[in-house]
Order: sequence, then C-alpha cells, then structure tokens
Amino acid sequence: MKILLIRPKPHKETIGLQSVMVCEPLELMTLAGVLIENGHEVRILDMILEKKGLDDHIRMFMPDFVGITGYISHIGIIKNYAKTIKAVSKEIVVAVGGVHATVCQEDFVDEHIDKVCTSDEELYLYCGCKAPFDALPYRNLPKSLCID
Ligand code: B12
Repeated sequence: MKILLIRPKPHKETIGLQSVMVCEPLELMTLAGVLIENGHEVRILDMILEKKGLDDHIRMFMPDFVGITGYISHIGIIKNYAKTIKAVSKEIVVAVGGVHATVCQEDFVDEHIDKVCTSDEELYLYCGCKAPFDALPYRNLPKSLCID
C-alpha cells in the first residue's frame, strides 16, 4: 500500500513548544520503519516544515492510506486535514493515532475520519504487517523517505 504519515503544523494561535523547538517526528519514523519492513511504500509529511499545501502533496503521492498523528492541541487541524484529503479522493482511508487518540478517541469522531487508532499495533494489523512489529532497519531510513 502507499501510506502517507502526517505530522500536523500547530495552529498559529496556539502558544506551544512546537513553535519554538522542532523535533524529528519520532512517532512517525517508528511507524514507518515497521510498515516499510512489511513491504509498504511510506512517506512522512511534516507540515511544520512543508511550504506546499496538503492537497498538493496528496495529489502528488495519491496514497491509499493516510495516518495523522497529533496531540490535544491538534484536534481542529487534524479534522481540517481529513476534510482536505477526502476532498481530493474519498477512496483514501484516513486514520488518526498518537498520544491524544490513545486517551480520548471520541475527540476525533468526524465524517472525514475513517479510523481512530488507540495503538500502533492497530495500524500494523490493518496494514497486514507480520508480528513481531519490530523493524530495526528503521534506524537507517533511506533519504528518499522524506519529501524535501
Ligand atoms: C516529546 C514531546 C513533545 C515535543 C514534540 C515531539 C514531536 N514529535 O513533535 C515538544 C517538546 C515539541 C512537545 C510539544 C508539545 N506537547 Co508534548 N510531549 C512530548 C513527550 C515528552 C513525548 C512524546 C513522544 O515523542 N513519545 C515517543 C513517541 C514514539 O511515542 P508516541 O508519540 O506516543 O507515538 C507512538 C504511538 O502513540 C503511536 N502513534 C503515534 N502517532 C500515530 C499515528 C497513527 C495514525 C497511529 C496508528 C499510531 C500513532 O505510535 C507511536 C510509536 O509507538 C510527551 C509525554 C509522553 N510521555 O508521552 C508530551 C506530550 C505528548 N505533550 C503534550 C502537550 C500538551 C504538548 C503541547 C501542546 C504543550 C504546549 N502547549 O506547548 C506542545 C505541542 C503543540 C504545540 N502547539 O506546540 C501532552 C499531550 C496530551 C494530549 N492528550 O494530547 C503530553 C502527553 C504531555 C502531558 N503529559 O501532558 N511535546
């Protein structure tokens, strides 16, 4: 499957650490490692760094599945992303996961969101990955993984 993993850009009105320190999206890199190990074509889209619009990236890659990560401060943004993705193609499966989805699934109930995952295992099983979901190779991801 073609899988796009997205880290949202915090809303400009949020005062947050992500506005002052941009860490690597470790959570998405962890997922990507296992998915690649299981033969999927994976891209990570870090909207904190991206200049182009989300819909441009969706049209360029045309994923089968999109996984969006986020914290409590990203709920609104994530729902906007889901709407934008479904506007490009209703066939694209949109899933949300991560820290806030794990503790508060109901916050992501939305007509444009198909799956709210409370663990990464849920994603691996949905994508037909073989247990154990371990992918040591993700320690040296190929440069091509990140959209420049
Ligand atoms: C590192 C960190 C940061 C870093 C960001 C790192 C990043 N990746 O961007 C910085 C310092 C920038 C940061 C900022 C903030 N943070 Co912070 N942060 C953390 C911390 C300490 C660790 C999170 C982490 O990286 N864990 C390691 C990764 C690998 O684990 P993970 O994220 O859980 O991901 C795993 C699973 O959740 C799952 N998963 C993740 N994404 C997805 C997506 C899909 C589709 C699926 C299927 C699965 C999946 O798979 C991953 C691998 O196993 C946590 C505390 C904690 N212990 O969790 C607080 C924490 C996440 N932060 C929190 C908050 C509130 C914030 C801020 C809003 C605070 C603020 N006001 O500034 C800001 C962010 C927003 C903003 N507007 O700026 C809260 C979130 C609470 C909530 N319910 O959302 C936490 C839990 C702290 C707390 N106890 O309150 N944070």
